[in-house]
Amino acid sequence: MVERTYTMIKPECVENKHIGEVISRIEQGGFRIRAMKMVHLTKQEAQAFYAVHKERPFYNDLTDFMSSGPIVAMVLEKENCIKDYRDFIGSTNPAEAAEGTIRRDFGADIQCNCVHASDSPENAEKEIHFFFADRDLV
Ligand code: 3AN
Repeated sequence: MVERTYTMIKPECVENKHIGEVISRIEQGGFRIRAMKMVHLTKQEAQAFYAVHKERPFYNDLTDFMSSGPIVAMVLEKENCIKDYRDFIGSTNPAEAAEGTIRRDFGADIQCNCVHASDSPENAEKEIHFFFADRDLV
């Protein structure tokens, strides 16, 4: 089934000038970009986006980090997109991510791990609509 997922290139990866390489990997990996924009999240927006993690010890640091600079928000489409994209980017901790994955190659640590990826169809739809209107999906 053709699915959509939400991804974003995180602030450290933007700051380190890896946007082009990451997007190129995504395209070469067979994912079609259906929407894309740069956004600088406010702290409140980052808190709302990561609300599911609000009881976790890293919530405050994570939302500080995610609002520290611009991100690149994208909607990707492919067969089995949600699982395939999570496999494609690698484990949350770049040190444990498989060789050749985006997180392994561009992630710094478990927080600054280069990219976000939706983890379920329900969350993908929520996250897509957090950033994009239906009109933005081409
Ligand atoms: P994933 O992004 O692989 O789905 P989640 O949903 O467990 O991982 O975590 C969401 C985000 O929270 C991660 N991308 C990472 O930036 C951050 N995070 C997860 N675990 C930790 C941790 N132990 N310490 C700091 N940040 C973390």
